Amino acid sequence: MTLPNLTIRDVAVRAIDAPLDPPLRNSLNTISRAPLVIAELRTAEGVAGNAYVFPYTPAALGPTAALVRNIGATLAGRALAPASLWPELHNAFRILGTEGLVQIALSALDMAMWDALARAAGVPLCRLLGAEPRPLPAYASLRGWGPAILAEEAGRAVAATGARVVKFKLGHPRLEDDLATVRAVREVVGADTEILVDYNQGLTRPEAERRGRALQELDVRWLEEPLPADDDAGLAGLRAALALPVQGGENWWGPRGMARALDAGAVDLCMPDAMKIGGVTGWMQAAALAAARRVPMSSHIFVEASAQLLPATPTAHLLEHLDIAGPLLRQPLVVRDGMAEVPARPGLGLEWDEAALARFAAEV
Ligand code: SMN
Ligand code: MG
Repeated sequence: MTLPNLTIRDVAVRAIDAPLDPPLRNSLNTISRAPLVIAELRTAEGVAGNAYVFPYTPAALGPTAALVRNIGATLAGRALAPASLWPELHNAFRILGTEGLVQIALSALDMAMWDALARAAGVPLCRLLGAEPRPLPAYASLRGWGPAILAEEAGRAVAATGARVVKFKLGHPRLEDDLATVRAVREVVGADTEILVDYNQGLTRPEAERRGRALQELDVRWLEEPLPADDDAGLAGLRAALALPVQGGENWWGPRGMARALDAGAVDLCMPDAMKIGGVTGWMQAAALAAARRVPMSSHIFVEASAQLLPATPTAHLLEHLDIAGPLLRQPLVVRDGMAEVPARPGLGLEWDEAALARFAAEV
């Protein structure tokens, strides 16, 4: 079997604005919409690939779609070779800068290219990356806020997916309310289920240390983004003060952003985001950084891409099970007995529910 040489013909873009039900709540805001940009890349030979990104706010939907479309147009006639195009495209945007929406657009295109390649090969992406599909330990990432809602949601998630690890958001004005939330969830999930917590960058340095000390007494297993994601010095200091592992990475822009944080000793554990780290190509570079330092690497949302990438990640840790696009897909990711299944479908395994996409199509 040979993988043919393929040439990019064009990139079409679809913008979707679907409800997130229930919404995602955290200490800073409520995310109630899933604005998605789907990049559809066609080759001259007929094989196509697609991928989506999630620019978080409907206000960014139009600009993200425009960037994917405009950058995609520059790829017409080029060989379908994402690992070769990745440095070229990043160099092309060096002066504008490759953080923010530019990186998100580049990641969408990179993932769509890899999807097309894997579809051309007729294999799930992880096989094209040289990895064997295997069930992946997943944690239930909860959407709610506060003790009552989270206890109920945790109970349902554990019953539905067999999750043995749950994560939820903290950052109430008073430490006591954070601790009450952990206790309420613990009451429902029991001592054998691990609890992870996420502050979404919301604390000050002294408060992060105070809360971290209290949370480690409750056997919390990771403290995610206690401080602004780029406060490397603050995070390194916090790590020195706590036994509780500090987790982060969902807001690192590209492998270089990750390298900077790792070199500063900002985290014990890492969880890059496929959309912000640079798609499949960026993820594989990130995986090498984590592997060289023996840092456990989890994923952030993007469950379909993450399920393909974690098998090829030497220090793979946990898949975050927070399914943003699932309601728009014919076959959402399956998690059973706490393990995510890598689908046998080719590529990223995204098969859109066209009726759902039509219902939530956005004008951009
Ligand atoms: C998160 C952030 C943004 C969207 C979804 C979820 C969160 C997480 O920080 O880690 O799940
Ligand atoms: Mg987080």
